[in-house]
Amino acid sequence: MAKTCILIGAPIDSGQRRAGCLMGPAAYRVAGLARSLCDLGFTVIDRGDLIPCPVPPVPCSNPAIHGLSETIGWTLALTEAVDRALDDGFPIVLGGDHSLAMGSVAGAAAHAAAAGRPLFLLWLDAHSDFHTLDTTTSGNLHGIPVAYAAGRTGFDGFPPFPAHLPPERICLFGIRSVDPEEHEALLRYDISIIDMRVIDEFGICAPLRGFLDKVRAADGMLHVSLDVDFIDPAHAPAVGTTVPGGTTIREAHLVMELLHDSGLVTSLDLVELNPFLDERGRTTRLMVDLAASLMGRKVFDRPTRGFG
Ligand code: 6HN
Ligand code: MN
Ligand code: MN
Ligand code: MN
Repeated sequence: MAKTCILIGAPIDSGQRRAGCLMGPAAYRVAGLARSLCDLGFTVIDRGDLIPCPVPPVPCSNPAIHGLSETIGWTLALTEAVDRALDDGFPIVLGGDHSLAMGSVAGAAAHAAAAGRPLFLLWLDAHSDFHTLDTTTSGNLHGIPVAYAAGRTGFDGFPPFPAHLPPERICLFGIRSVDPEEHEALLRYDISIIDMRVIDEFGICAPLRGFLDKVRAADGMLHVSLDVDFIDPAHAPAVGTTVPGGTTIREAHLVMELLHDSGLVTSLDLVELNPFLDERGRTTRLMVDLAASLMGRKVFDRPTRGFG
């Protein structure tokens, strides 16, 4: 893993309607994300908060959509910022709502294409985020980034995605809320779907290792997008889209620990944190701790993998 972490603040809230995600990057800084990473031996460069590119109003035939031109402006700015940050180290994008992933995944895809390597995407979320501008009924653009990366049509006004991810390079992990139009579309794509039913039945390790094996075999880069609602709302209440039945704190840490051990992850999003909904900072601290686990913090540093 790169020894330099690049923090990119993305105070974006145009992808949904509840105020508060704008405070996400500030909350991560207050909770000591940079200090945690320094303690793990990383050089941390905080690039501050990004400013979206100005984009004139974009016409759209779906009247439910809102925040379109602003979200496109963020997509442009983040694509460039993440592509560039990958030249210098390991980018961590501090959200902001999940629409920021249109830019972060596009930036990672552009970088991977230039490096001649395939990009894989691990989506840790209660939701599949597989709508297009035509199918979303909420009109909330945080529900569309996976479809954008997978190359679905229906993204008029957005920059063309640099190099679409074939479905077999995408894994939706932890999902438990899929809208009918998303479900219908997902049936036509061969995306790995590790929903909560699969996790209940097989646990975290086997399904995740299966996906990581594919990344390793292809010498791929791996972008991880962590939505707060991946974790059960009993443990992570600071999110606008709570869905009961999510992962426990330990399951979420185990995902991060396995990801670290794989050595495959090349960039990370922390998204959907709404500090206004938090309880004395506990969701923010959990997200910082999960990021630290992904970057190598261990409960106990065993010299071998044995238990005896
Ligand atoms: N997220 N499918 C719902 C919608 O409004 O399109 C929920 C989207 C949630 C978005 O997880 O970032
Ligand atoms: Mn690059
Ligand atoms: Mn999401
Ligand atoms: Mn979600």
